[in-house]
Amino acid sequence: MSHSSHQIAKIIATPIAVPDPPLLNCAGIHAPYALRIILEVVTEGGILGVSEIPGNERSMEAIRSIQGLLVGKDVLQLSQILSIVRDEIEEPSDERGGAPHDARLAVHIFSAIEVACLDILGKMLEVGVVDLLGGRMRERVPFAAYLFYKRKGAGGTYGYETQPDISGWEYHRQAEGIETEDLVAQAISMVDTFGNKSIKLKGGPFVPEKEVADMHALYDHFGPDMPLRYDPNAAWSYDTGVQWGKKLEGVLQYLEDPVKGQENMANLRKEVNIPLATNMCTTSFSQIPNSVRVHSEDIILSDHHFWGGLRSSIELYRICKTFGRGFSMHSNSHLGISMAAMIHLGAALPEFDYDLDTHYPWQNEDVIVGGKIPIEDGCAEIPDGPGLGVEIDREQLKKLHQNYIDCGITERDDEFEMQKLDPSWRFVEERY
Ligand code: GKR
Ligand code: MG
Repeated sequence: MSHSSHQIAKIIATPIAVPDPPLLNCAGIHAPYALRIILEVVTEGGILGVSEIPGNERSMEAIRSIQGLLVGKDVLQLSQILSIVRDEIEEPSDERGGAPHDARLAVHIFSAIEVACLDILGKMLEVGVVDLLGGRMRERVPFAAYLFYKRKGAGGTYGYETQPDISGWEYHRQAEGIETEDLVAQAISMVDTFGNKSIKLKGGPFVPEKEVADMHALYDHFGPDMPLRYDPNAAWSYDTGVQWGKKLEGVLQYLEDPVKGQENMANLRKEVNIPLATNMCTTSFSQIPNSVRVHSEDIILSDHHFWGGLRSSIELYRICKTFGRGFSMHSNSHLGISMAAMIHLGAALPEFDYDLDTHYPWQNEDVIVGGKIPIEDGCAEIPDGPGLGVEIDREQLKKLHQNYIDCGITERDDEFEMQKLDPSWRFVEERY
């Protein structure tokens, strides 16, 4: 294999819009489409690597600014590539912003480049990405059922209309999920369809009285053998966190981001007897020293899209183990390329602490050949084949790119979407 065959010949970024149901969170409601970017890195030797990250116009611009700079670079030299990305894309700070989703740029883009390069390296060596991350500790990776309060509808061209004659999980994508019985029905449907062995509820849209009662309803229905997690995305004040956190003792496996900031989380940990998890207060390596100092959380929910890739997620895993933290994964609306990357990472973890989060069942379209990666018995298998083991479906990519052009959404703005339903609605970081 000549050295030039490792060199990057071109990078192609395609923004796409994927139908996404009207899911609620503390910042508003999901738009009918979630934006992703599909990145393709092609080597001089003609090997194609792919990846997927959350997208918006800013990220497209940033990718355009590095595309040319990376041409000619060796895909094996990931640290050099990272430093080029870091020099070019200015990240004003390591802070991820106050919204439930992470709004940083450089980390996402490095993740896109890194995952595509690992896909290439896997293809060159004819091994899976999991084998480049330390090897296969398991063939099947468990995922939790991820519940949302939602309005009626399935997103995309379905808009917010219902299609009541569709059965099974599809029905629940269409169905209303606000009242307690709707939420329990959503949970039953998801668990029946995918066989998940744990359940998470995305909280935050409603007062703690309702959401905590709904967690109790899930507990009453599923019993103590079904681990439950609840995530109000730091919409609670400290006092609310203590008051309502206590009412969840004995009900939850862990409580995710009840309050904002490492100090608040650390103090709450001492008052509420439930392990705390985060994808909001400790989200970068620069926040690790203070996380260790104050002990802000028990579990870090990593996300390779915002920790800068799969190898740095393994580094984070090691830090978690060193300091006695659990490690699991966070998720946003995504397709099969991200799912494959999450499975490879999950399969390579030496110890597996908690079922991973995924929004994947909420998406009814995909961009990979063969359609969606199945989740059965709560688990997804490592995709077959070298690299990530997934291939882009060109027709689907074209269609989802056309959605992007047609839908006119250029960045995620859950507050703006909510204001279409209720013009007076405002996102308040500490709502309760
Ligand atoms: O997609 O509405 C959403 C979630 O709230 C997402 O933005 C979060 O990043 O899944 C998330 C989490 O905080 O765990
Ligand atoms: Mg979270």
